[in-house]
Amino acid sequence: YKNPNTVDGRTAMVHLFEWPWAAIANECETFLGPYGFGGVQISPPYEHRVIFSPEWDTDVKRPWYEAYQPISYKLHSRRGTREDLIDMVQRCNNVGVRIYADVVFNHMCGGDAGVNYGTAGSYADAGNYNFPEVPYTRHQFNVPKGTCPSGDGEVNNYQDAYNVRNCNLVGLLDLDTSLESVQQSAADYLNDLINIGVAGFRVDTAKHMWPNHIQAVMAKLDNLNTAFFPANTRPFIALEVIDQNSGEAVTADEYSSFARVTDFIYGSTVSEVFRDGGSNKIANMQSFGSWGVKLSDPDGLVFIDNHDNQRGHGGGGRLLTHKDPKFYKLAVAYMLSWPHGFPRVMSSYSFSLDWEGPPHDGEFNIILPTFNSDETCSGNWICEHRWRVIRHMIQWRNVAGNEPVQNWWSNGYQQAAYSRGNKAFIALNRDYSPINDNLYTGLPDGTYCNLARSDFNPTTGACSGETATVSGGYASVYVDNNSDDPLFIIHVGAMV
Ligand code: AAO
Repeated sequence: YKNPNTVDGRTAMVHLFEWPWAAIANECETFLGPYGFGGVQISPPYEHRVIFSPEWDTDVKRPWYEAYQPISYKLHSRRGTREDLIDMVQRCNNVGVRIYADVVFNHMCGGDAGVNYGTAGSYADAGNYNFPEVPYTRHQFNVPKGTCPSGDGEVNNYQDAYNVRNCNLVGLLDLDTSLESVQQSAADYLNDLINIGVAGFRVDTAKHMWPNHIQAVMAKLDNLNTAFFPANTRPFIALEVIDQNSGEAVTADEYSSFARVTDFIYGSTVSEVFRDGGSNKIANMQSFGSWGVKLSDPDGLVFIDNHDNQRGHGGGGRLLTHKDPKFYKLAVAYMLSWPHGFPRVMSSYSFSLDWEGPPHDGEFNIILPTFNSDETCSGNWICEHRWRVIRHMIQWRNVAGNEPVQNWWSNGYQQAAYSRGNKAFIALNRDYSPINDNLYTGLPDGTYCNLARSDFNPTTGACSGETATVSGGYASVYVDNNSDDPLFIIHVGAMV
């Protein structure tokens, strides 16, 4: 369950937050496949609530978070129909890019939804706990049964595991996942996705479910579809458990023996280092992973920011995001260079209010991303995964493979450089002066394309800009601290 089931040699995924299925299918074929991305976390694919000018805030129109309020398990969301989903999964698998579905089975929609219709047109009566399309009725929910100890039915005490797991998180109707019937409905819906060809799941609100209930659902899951995966392959499972060592009753290590778990300490540590240094200097990052993280290498899903904390949800935090592009590129490049955990690159759209949904037209149809000649996105899609440094670091990580970190160099403060074996070399500068040194790279002699500043054409072998020469293993490395891309990036797959 911890294996992301990527094709050989692919080592990272991207979260294409709120991208429609048709756009992801194209992205797999034209960009993610060629650049060596291992997979995509997609936004929730099931039928969800439609939130439009609710009584409590008439300004809120089609917020992104309506996707986290299931109405049924029909695979028809704001991002596309079942047919669109099937087409995307096939086309991505065909070019070696896996799909991980974001799934919710801790709860259904908020009780405030009342009587309503979801994105596939299914009826639900949240006030009466009635979801006929699944079907779920009142006896399958914790609060009406009295199994939630909180008084008002809400999760309001993170010191009490019963409160966290049996009550309604922000009003979302909490399912009684101890019931076989609920476990079976959840497994049926995940199996539907498995049979379509997904490689695994990001399980929302895993912290709010008992570990043995999640394991019971996992035991009911089919092996992956043999049209795309070897026989007897188990799905990848990444559980969303926010554990920031703050002394709460529920901890990540209750889950990490049986699945990957989201590591929320990793991104804060790396963000702190590249944002403002502080006590954690880049010079100290040589031993990162033995400190500064929540989960060990094979147990963690690692990332800098996610769709919640980049907009202040899920506790927020002082994380680097696309809003600080220079330091963010350093942080993401460091993550992709470092052999710890399975990394997830965030890909965002711009927003000013926390609830704002993806770029849309007057009818609230999502506007598909469009692209500039330098591969970046235009309009309101940020597409961090297409930024030069980030897209090249995906390939760098694939080339580095299982090679260890070697040839570590640092100025003792906010500059460092290192190789992964004799395959790839990087230098990062978050300091107030340039790196201007003759450094031992460990790489074979030759001329390399500096991918921090240039593009490499694998067909012609041409480098669009700056090159670097390795001679006797040494390279003269110059990294301007005033550059927007204060890095030096070379690997054996991009030699001129
Ligand atoms: C929306 C409206 C609500 C409305 C509701 C029902 O905003 O006003 O009542 O609909 O109509 C997303 C949005 C929600 C949205 C929901 C449903 O974020 O705003 O509600 O969709 O549409 C907790 C959970 C974690 C969760 C996170 C947001 O543990 O699972 O809250 N993340 C997932 C998704 C997220 C989604 C849901 C779950 C729901 O990724 O997008 O919600 O499906 C502490 C705890 C954390 C807790 C945070 C926030 O964090 O540890 O477990 O996360 O608090 O409550 C320090 C600590 C840190 C602490 C933090 C804050 O940083 O170190 O541990 O302080 O105290």
